[in-house]
Amino acid sequence: MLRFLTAGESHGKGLVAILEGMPAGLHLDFDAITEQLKRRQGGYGRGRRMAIESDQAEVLSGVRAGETLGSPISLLIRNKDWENWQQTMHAEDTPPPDATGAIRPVVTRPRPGHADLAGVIKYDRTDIRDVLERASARETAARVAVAAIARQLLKKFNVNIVSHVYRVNGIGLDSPLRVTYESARDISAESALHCADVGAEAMMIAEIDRCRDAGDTAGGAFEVIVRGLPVGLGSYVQWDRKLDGRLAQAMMSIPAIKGVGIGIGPKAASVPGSQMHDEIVPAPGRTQPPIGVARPTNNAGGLEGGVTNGEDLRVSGFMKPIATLMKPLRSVDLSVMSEAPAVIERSDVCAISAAAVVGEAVVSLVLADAFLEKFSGDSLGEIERNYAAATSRLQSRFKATKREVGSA
Ligand code: EPS
Repeated sequence: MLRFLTAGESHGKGLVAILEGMPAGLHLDFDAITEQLKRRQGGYGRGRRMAIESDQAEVLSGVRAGETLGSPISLLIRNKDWENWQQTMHAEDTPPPDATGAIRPVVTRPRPGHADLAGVIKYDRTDIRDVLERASARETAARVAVAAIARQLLKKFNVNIVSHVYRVNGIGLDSPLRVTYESARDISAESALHCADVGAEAMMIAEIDRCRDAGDTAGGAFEVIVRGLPVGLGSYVQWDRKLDGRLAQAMMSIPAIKGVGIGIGPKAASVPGSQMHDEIVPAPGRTQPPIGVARPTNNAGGLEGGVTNGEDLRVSGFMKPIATLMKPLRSVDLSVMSEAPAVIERSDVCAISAAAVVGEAVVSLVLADAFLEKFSGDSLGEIERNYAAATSRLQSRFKATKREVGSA
């Protein structure tokens, strides 16, 4: 079982994560972790915080001489902004004498759409800062760091994960399925919104600008596409083993995600069966799973019965607009219980590009877990042997089928 926990406040000392269940013997590419963290920080519409941070994960345990040991891997991402927050965010009763930064006032006006109101009630706090610091999407940096390790395991087995943004508010592509794995893979790292369609991207950027000028915010939609997954991850035999359910839970745990789609997603409810289901046709030359068969379409998004079917896995995420509006919505000042505009905190206008990178991360973690379940082993070598045995079993079964067809 692959599992992880994260901790850390947005303006505290830093974020930490522990990843447990990685096999021993995986050679880690540390630069690949930094690269994923950098991707998460980018994208058009991000706020000033991203200019302060240059996220870097320090590996504290579980790795020796570049190789995983099978023991828990712990990571630390320091917040550079801590310099500006020590007077407000210190852990000690009183600020240490050398604490830096300003003393910030208590936050009492909850933002509609944020965890602020429900959080202060649930945890019985008076300062909304006690809630927003942990509810902040800054936490996703820790998830992206552990996922950068999970995706290195998947890559060993030729599983590759890409994403693309296809909508901002209502503007962009009508369906993510118009974008191929190859075109999502080939989007430049410098792209402003990580959209596969340059024309649509320009309109989406204009929408973000319009929102910024109006003191408003934008949400959007992205899709994660995974190529190279073996057939048979997940299972239909029990509700909590269905991979689509596990992916949906992971995607919905990303801050501001309000919906998830697999393949054509919610549109599946609007088309007849003849236009929904992906026909199965013989493909004698196909030697990659699913050996010997192909699908002209992939509306199912690579999952049938909660099990991977060998087609590209396609998972889309739908993000609501950021909850901090520069032209704030109505709220209540909880210190006096009278109407007041919601608090304005420094924030992003749109974080859809970052959400796509976090989407890739959570999908990688779920898939690495399901992969380890199927080909389990304590060391990379043991997993490689199990994987090779499963692949050769599939190949011999396909050959047998061909002989039967030939002799009929
Ligand atoms: C984020 C850091 C935060 C926000 C954002 C995500 O930084 P700060 O609060 O210092 O500006 O930019 O968080 C939110 C959108 C939110 O609602 O909390 C990050 O590292 O991604």
